[in-house]
Amino acid sequence: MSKNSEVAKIFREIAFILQTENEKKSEPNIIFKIRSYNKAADEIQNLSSDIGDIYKKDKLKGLLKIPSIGKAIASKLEEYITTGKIHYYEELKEKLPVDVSQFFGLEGIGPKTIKTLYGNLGIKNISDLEKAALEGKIRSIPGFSQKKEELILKKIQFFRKSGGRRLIGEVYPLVRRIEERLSGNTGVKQAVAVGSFRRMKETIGDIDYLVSVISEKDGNNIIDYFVNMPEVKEIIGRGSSKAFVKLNNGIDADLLVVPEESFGAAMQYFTGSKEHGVAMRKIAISEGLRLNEWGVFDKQNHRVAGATEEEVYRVLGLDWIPPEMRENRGEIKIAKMEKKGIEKEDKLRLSQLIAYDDLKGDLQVHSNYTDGTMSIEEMALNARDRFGLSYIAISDHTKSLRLTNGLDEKQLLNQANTIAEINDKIKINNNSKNKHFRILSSAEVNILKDGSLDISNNVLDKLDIVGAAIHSHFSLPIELQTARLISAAQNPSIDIIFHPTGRIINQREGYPVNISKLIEVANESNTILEIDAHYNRRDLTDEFIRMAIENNVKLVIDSDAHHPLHYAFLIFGIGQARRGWAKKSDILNTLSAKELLDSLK
Ligand code: DGT
Ligand code: CA
Ligand code: CA
Ligand code: ZN
Repeated sequence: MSKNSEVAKIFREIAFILQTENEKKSEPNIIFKIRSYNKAADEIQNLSSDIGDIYKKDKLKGLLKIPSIGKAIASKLEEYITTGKIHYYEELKEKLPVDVSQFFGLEGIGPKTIKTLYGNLGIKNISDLEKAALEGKIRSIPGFSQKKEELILKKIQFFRKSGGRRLIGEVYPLVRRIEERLSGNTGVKQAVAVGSFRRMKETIGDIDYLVSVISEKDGNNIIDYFVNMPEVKEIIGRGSSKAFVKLNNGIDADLLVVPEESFGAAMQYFTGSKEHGVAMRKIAISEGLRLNEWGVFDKQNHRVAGATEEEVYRVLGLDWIPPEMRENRGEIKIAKMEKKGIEKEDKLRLSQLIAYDDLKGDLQVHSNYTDGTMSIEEMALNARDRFGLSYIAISDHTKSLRLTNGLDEKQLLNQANTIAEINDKIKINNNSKNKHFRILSSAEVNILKDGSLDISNNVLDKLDIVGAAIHSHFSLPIELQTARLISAAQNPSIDIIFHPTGRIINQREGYPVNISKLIEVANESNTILEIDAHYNRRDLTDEFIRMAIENNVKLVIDSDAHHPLHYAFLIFGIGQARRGWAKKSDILNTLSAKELLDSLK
């Protein structure tokens, strides 16, 4: 494990153990601490440089520059880097000597339950838990029941099945880095990461690399290179054209070397999905051809295509299909229609799919007015100069979200005034390509339990654009939850519903909500639904995106940035939109700021 992953794991454990501190749970300090440790863990996990190196170079000052790292946590980092231990963590572990990280992702079995299980039965890990449940020992603990015991067993089974899948954002920089290095090796023609990664799925089971080489010797060299990378923890297997390894972060990676004339066919095969591949092979058969990872072959066994994916699709009578759409959900029919040139106005044209460079703005951005880590100006200049955006909306939290120091009416209006001043100021020295860069005033208004908002409409109407979101009362029944969202959508001051289902992938299911009803109301009320691009949300899902589009609801893709580096998450939102078949015209932040604002309700 890299130092970054080790520390991230420790921080997550600290946050988890802190949640077991029953009596103090309501104390705002503790809640704040828990959030801080979790956020720090996220950041460190995603850092492209090693924290040891950062410390070597700039000491504590360097650590403090990492997003979401304050003084207290920086000094813990320093302690870990210099001594290999964190005293505070050791103390917490003494009180609860449980392997808590094993329980991460085991939904419904939270910190308190684990503390009780340890206190009563000495359960320290998942096998202990499974054993106790099978022996019927759990039902006798006060507050538990036979039903709960059965539920625990079910959860363990579910967890074992889905276990080990990583969020795409957790591995994205690493996958690209290795891909780039493989491409740069002598003798390598092309190297790409295929599989679920190329399809931009939410979670990745393992990483699949495909490489084409000039000679056999180059093939051997690249396999040598691959298994000896510093990221490799263990070589699981290697052959003359293949290698399987386990990386330091625990994820498996495969490498397959293919000749150039088969590269396209292999890409097609190993990008998947399996279902898409199966459907493609059926088409080949119906055309009197045979498709496999080596190429497309005719009856005489002549290769009629294989070097590029485009020609593989072409000889089967299809247009090239973007990887994100390859789930056998109707995309083959569309590609066929297009190839034959049949125009159908209401149908998607593959060329209209939103592209990775289509976004002009970002409409959910947080600043240090609330729980963001940087000033409005820093967020703006980074968006403009490093990410090429033409506008951002500062959508800080509002007052009822006390945890984030949410803004009240007066503070919101002050912020809007400050934004106007910053706009004037940064216009003066704007040497960037985005001559008309603009910060929009906005808010992420908190939707209260009854569906009303915590900021009055006359204040919201003074802002350029307004989003609303649910941050509490997740367990209301579906009718009430849906009614809350609907009443926010019907509010004339609300332009966007942010992260509409509230799910956090691998951590929390969304609150129950009738999405088709929300989509219907969004359509009637000209309310935009957001695709939150943060890789742990990707909320809406691809399926809901398709549903929204079919019902003429407009969407936006936002990073939910709390630090300038988070603008990089926008690609996960675009990937999600492409998986949901969104056209550029479905996504309103592909418009200029003026066009966008003109289209609001
Ligand atoms: P993952 O790793 O679980 O996130 O998902 P994938 O899609 O990356 O799946 P993986 O790594 O098992 O295999 C990579 C691709 O190889 C997969 O998307 C399609 C292809 N493939 C693997 N096994 C089969 C198979 O049995 N039949 C067919 N048609 N294709 C397969
Ligand atoms: Ca894979
Ligand atoms: Ca694989
Ligand atoms: Zn939010």
